[in-house]
Amino acid sequence: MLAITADAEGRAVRDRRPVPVGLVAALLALLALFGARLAHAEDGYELWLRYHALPAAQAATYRDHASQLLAGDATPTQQAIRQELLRGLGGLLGKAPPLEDTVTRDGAIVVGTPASSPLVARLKLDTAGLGHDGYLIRSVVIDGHPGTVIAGQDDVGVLYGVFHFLRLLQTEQPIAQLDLRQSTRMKLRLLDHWDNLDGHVERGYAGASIWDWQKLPDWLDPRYTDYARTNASIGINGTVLNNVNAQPAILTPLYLDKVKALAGVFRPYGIRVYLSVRFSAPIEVGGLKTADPLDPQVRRWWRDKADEIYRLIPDFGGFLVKANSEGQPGPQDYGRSHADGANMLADALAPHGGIVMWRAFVYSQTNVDDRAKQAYAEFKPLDGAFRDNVLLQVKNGPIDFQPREPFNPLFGAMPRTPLMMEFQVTKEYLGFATHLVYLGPLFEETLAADTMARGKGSTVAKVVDGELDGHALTGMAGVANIGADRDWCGSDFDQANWYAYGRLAWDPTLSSRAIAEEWTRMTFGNDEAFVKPVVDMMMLSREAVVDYMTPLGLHHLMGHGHHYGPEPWDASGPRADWTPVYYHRADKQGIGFDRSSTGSNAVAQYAPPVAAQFDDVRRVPDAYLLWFHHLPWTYRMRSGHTLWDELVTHYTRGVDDVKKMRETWGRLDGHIDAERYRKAAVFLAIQQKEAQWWRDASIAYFQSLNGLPLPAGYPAPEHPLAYYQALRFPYVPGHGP
Ligand code: BDP
Repeated sequence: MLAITADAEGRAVRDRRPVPVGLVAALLALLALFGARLAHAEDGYELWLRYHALPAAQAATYRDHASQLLAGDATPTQQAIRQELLRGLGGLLGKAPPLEDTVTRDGAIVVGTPASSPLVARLKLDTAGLGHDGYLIRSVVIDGHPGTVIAGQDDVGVLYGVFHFLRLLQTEQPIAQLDLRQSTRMKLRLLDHWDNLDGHVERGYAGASIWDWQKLPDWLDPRYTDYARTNASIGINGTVLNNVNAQPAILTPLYLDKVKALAGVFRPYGIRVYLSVRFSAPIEVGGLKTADPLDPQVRRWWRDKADEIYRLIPDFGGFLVKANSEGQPGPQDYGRSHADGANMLADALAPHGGIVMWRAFVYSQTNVDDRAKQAYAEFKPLDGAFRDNVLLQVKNGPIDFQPREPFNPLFGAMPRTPLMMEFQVTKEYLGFATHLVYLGPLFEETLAADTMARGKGSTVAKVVDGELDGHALTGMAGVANIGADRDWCGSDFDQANWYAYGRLAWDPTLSSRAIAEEWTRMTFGNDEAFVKPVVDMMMLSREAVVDYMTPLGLHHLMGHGHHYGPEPWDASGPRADWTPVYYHRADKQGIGFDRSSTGSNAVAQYAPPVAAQFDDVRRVPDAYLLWFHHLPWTYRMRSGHTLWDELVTHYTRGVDDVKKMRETWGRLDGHIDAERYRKAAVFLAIQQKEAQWWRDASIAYFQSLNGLPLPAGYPAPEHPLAYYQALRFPYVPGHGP
């Protein structure tokens, strides 16, 4: 029988010794169980900022370096810094060091800027080069005593430094001789919420929106503060509150007052608010007859609206716009270009220092050309036509957040325009909340991809962080996976994707494995026997989902509209480029989308060396094979297999990898709390079931076209094709109201 007791720090601990028989012993065990539960219900709410007590010996070492705390509280940010340090050190070390004004002993922690702290000023640190949000953490001698200083040029840098310092403790790193210096080139590090004003989250799998619009502006849910703390801990400095499919009401005084209240909560944490705006708002909210960007009345309306917003929110960030895409209104409705539209809004915001993030996710119902080519075709000619305060927000790949896509050819192709990366953190196409898919490797793969646009080494990361073409206005956006669920993201492992996104937005050259390890330690603890296998499992998970959903460059094979589960056979309306058959083009002879120079020629949108590689069927990486080429089922792969056999192998490997992940997790029972352990275990079982479904449905369908046998030893799908085709899923989350 399994016994659950509490260890020295009061955490739930399980051991496999038998529970002693007898009434008293049983009651004691029960008491311990509930006591531990009450003290630390591990429901995932604390995310990676758990600050639970460290092992006694480790805490004792750290206490020598945390004997007193010198931290001002003159500004709201300084107050937030103080609170975080007291909370973090108090939790990790069992007791927070006393707050004092002078250094009187060894082991002081001094935090501040040269302007906020005379002590920091006296140390004459080189904070000026850190930039607005950079920081340094250094072991120094202060008034004759060894201690630690956490300093920045501005308060917000100090805040980031404090979170970094706490992370060192959480991950049990040495802190006796620190000399860390961090700054970022990425100016905007944003979360985009696809939240509607009625609380529904488009492509959200973690419950309703966290913004309780009805109770705002008066009730400020403490969750908003935790949201801000958590984001600040990874350097996120902006949030777009509402869906890109924007409701015009967000621009009415009623809602702007609520936005102002949220901005007030976030401000101390260095987070600005932004809004998605509907291009036709001058008609819907302003009562005008047109939203033509060249119409003087329309221009005046937006200027007045911007003035109104900035009166309420002086540090408002700016607008995010989805225009002339998927039915959204836009400048083309009036025969104007995307640049005309973006520039009009940019002009309205410019006097206040605001920016426009104009989305490049644009493709048209009437354009019959390959959808993968359309954004490039639309925007490349506009390079240099945008105002200085406009960024073009470009999805990582040319289609739409698939498990794997080659990098978007716009990266590197518009040197005179700042391009902002848009990643999807919510897993719309990667199994929703229950599939354990760590997105770090996907983000890293895109950022490290070499566009070759300005010669070798022109990575997507360098395009986005401005280094390649000398842009100062730079940014990254992540479509948030956050909702009102207690664990924020719908699953504990999905928290890692929020974390990884933030860390890479700060430094796009970080390794996804290192990030996974950091996150695992902070989220679950430093038990080495747990950390290593879990990080291995996370690192395997992205390739697994590619294999069981869309191997060898296949893409967009999911269920219509809701995007849950496989539907490769779907050829229904309303438009061809929303159907899987448009993308896989499979028939009796072969499979794949011919985007080579003899096909749609999408390859030509890449820089010549990349184009040549993708164009050549012998040189294109297997991972992109069917993205760029249509090939016979009997095509001989590098492995020696036929294409069909190779596909089946990949589908099967994807399922096997999920089995491996489950086995790994199965061996880890007892290493962490029972609550989070069990939830992940059940989710992995769901994932295995659904991976099998993806494999079997896909194989059954493609086999119905090619009539080929499965390679020896590979089991046939569990059900006939008709079974999979008959499945229906009404009310799938994240889709429809
Ligand atoms: C697709 C989503 C859709 C979004 C759209 C977008 O399915 O819900 O509105 O992207 O990014 O991935 O605008």
